[in-house]
Amino acid sequence: MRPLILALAVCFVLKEVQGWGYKNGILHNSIWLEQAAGVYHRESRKGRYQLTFKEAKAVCKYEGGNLATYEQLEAARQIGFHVCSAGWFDKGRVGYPIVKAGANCGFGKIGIIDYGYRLNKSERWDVYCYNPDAKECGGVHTDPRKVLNTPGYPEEYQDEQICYWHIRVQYGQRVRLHFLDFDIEDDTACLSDYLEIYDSYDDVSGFAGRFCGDELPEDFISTGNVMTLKFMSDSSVTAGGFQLEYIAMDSDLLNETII
Ligand SMILES: *[C@@H]1O[C@H](CO)[C@@H](O)[C@H](O)[C@H]1NC(C)=O
Ligand SMILES: *[C@@H]1O[C@H](CO)[C@@H](O)[C@H](O)[C@H]1NC(C)=O
Ligand SMILES: [Ca+2]
Repeated sequence: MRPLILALAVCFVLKEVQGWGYKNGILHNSIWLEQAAGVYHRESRKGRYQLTFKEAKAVCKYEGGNLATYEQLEAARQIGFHVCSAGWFDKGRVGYPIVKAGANCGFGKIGIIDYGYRLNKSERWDVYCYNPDAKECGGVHTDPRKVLNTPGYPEEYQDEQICYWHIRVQYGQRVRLHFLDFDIEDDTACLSDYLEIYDSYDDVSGFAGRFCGDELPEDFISTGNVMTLKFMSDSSVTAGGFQLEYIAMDSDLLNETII
């Protein structure tokens, strides 16, 4: 019993420590959880559902951002941003983005679960912020051909990044990924930092692989006209990052070597 309790206690302390850290030279007073298309979710350092509306606004401002608007939250949701925690967003509204229906989250519904404009701004929730500086990370891409890379490339990526790239080419075409450079913190199960490929419009279904280390992954071709890439880095140790090119391919050209 004792060692288990001790392990749990150590775990808890580590978690607390990770809640604080320097990012872009600023000491963060809340926990960086998830981010998509410039929208990210934060909870108070004290835990879940601890922020009044005023405090929520301050959390976003502190990091150079603002409360997300409903439209920004919905845009992020459409590229796979799924968080099961109600938070303040623009104009004192509260809700959360749900991509995949579940019994324990969102009452089985999909979309922005909207608690409406709160009359009592002293209620305590989490918060959804929008930071235009985070835009370079991920996003929706509909060009037939494009080079994508980790934020800041060719500089090393930073700790605690979460990026979703949603690629959508013309109906009837497929997406071919070709890696040009690849260097992500290495560990055996890619638990620290990783790139995940989903043969799907979101990161809920169609999982096709998780990659880390410095070996170039092989080309990957989608079955349909959409693909989702998710990059995550944890709170320590960075690396060179990756650069890849995607190309929209007509299905009848698939057997040709284009790259
Ligand atoms: C507003 O919400 C806070 C926190 O839940 C509560 O303590 C307070 O009584 C509420 N005020 C009113 C007027 O309902
Ligand atoms: C690609 O080549 C395989 C055999 O090498 C063939 O069975 C398949 O039909 C070809 N696909 C297309 C789209 O031409
Ligand atoms: Ca790392």
